[in-house]
Amino acid sequence: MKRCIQLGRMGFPAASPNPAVGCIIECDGQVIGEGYTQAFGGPHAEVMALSSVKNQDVLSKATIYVSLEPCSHYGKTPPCVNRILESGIPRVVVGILDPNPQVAGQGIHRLLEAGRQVHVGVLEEEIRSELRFFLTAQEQKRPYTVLKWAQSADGFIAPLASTRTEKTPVWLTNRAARQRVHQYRTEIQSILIGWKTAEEDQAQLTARDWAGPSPRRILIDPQGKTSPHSPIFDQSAPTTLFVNQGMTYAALAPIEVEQIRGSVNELPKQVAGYLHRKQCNSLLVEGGAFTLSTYLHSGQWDEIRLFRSPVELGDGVAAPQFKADFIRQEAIGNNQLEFYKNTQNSFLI
Ligand code: AOF
Ligand code: ZN
Repeated sequence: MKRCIQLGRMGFPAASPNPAVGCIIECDGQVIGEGYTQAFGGPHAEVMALSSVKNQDVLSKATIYVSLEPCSHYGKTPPCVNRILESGIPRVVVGILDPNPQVAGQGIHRLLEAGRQVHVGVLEEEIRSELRFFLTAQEQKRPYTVLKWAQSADGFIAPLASTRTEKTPVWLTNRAARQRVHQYRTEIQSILIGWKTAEEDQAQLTARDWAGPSPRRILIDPQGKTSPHSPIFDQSAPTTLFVNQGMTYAALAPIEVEQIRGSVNELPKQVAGYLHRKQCNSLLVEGGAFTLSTYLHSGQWDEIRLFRSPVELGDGVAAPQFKADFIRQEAIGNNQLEFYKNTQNSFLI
């Protein structure tokens, strides 16, 4: 099952929003086949692993290990359970059940009904962590939400707007840490900032420094203050603008415009519902201070990735205050990256 987890990682993030599942086929103590979920809409891990086996005759005495329950429904691909049954493989070892209501135990049920030997529940905590974007979307009907910011040694996330002479980002983090953020942007399906950050940093929010797709950009701009010529409105990635009722943005035809309902405190919920409907199973909130605090207060978040820089700003916009469980830290040159999780959250990170 450890090998299944490793294989699953090879399918991430291309498989998103599908779970990046891994699978091996074992016979007489030898691994005779391997596979992982292909890019979204492509074949699942079990199908890849079964077709990778050279001598299909030995399948009748083999065991298949897979990190997620084999699917039993017709989605973009036919049910993996059918493929497993056709192969004649007698034993199936499953990491965790698939909470997708179209599967949800039916995969296991069909295997048992056909007389196959099934074992469920191996390395469950590890697999739940690996698949936490998919599981959060399925179980909570909202995207897994990561809050990210960088703060100076003296606790500021940006200089005061009034002291800024030009509108460009002020870099607290080193180049390797900035590249890490771009990697995160390729792994996550959407990214959100408030209008002040868009304006002050002239933010583009793309993954320019890492190979992979850029996420959908979400801009919160109740009063419609952002210039239509801002980099966030360029054509390099899909974009959604959240504005107050009555604001119109005819000049931004390819941009999706959503009307804000309710108060600011309710916005994280509205955004989550919108993204869930779009099958975005993960969201990276990149600031600034007001937006981050809104998310922290709403409780609608799962993980914090905090970059601590040795740079001192002397004065500025205070970093958000938060209460969370410290998980681990990592040095990236002279920057420290700290991971925290929401105390309510059951996933390992
Ligand atoms: C599996 N093996 O490797 C994965 C599974 O539209 P489809 O056909 O691609 O189905 C997507 C759903 O299948 C997804 O929501 C999840 O429930 C399951 N993913 N199942 O048997 C796999 N990735
Ligand atoms: Zn499947």
